[in-house]
Amino acid sequence: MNTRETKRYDVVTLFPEMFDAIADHGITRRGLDEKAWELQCWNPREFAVNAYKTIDDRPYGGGPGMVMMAEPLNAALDAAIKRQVAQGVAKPKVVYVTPQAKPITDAGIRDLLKEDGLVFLCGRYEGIDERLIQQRIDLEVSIGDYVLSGGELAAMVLIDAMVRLLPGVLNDGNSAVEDSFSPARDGLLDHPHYTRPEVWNGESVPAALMSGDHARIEAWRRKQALKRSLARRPDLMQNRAWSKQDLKLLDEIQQEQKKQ
Ligand code: 9WO
Repeated sequence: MNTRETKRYDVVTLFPEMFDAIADHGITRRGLDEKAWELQCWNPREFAVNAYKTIDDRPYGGGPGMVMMAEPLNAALDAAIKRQVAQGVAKPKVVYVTPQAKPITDAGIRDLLKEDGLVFLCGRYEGIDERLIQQRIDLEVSIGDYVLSGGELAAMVLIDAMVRLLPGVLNDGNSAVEDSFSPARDGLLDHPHYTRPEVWNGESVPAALMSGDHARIEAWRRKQALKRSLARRPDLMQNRAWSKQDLKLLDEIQQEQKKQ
């Protein structure tokens, strides 16, 4: 499966410049520099068939807005897939980013990351001719139940979430596996963070974090993660096998809340 060291992401988009946001900044840029991944955008306008470079047309059946035509997208997808194959990705999957899918989770991001390469299709206007979707799309992915003005920001969210998990992309090799929802953090929310100064605006850093006692620090952080998850995302607390320590911390939390 993973014969390629470098992940390859191709994107079919009318707005390739938008992807400068991940190519030119932060850890996603460092990942490109270190060849952890590579990115290429394909503009369907360059694959338009007529003299006017038309890529959209009015919807059959009437109604407002425009629909992206199948053929320019088909040709752009062919070019992107051809390049993936030439770069050693055997069977690149084509991903359509759309709100008409089940929203992706951390586990879904890790599944996408198993692929050596992916081709993302970004829609604009009211959407894409359904025949192109039926014939060319392997996977439909949503980042949440809301409508954007196009698929580009969603594709960038997915790429960002994947790339930061690649080995060598984050400064600290461990911080990605420690994050919210990863197996290491056990699918709970993160604990709160503090840095200098020790007192800010009259408020001190919690004493446990200043104790130098590693076990006490870890217990405090775990308790905070449990407290937060209970308050903000009780759904994350369902159907879990709790450790003895978690049960003790949860009991402490319950006792504290009875007092208030
Ligand atoms: C427009 C619209 C207008 C009225 C009622 C429903 C509607 N749905 C859409 C729509 O889906 N427009 C899309 C805009 C067309 C294709 C690309 N667009 C898009 C992708 N918007 N939001 C996304 C997206 C992708 C992944 N996850 C969340 C949102």
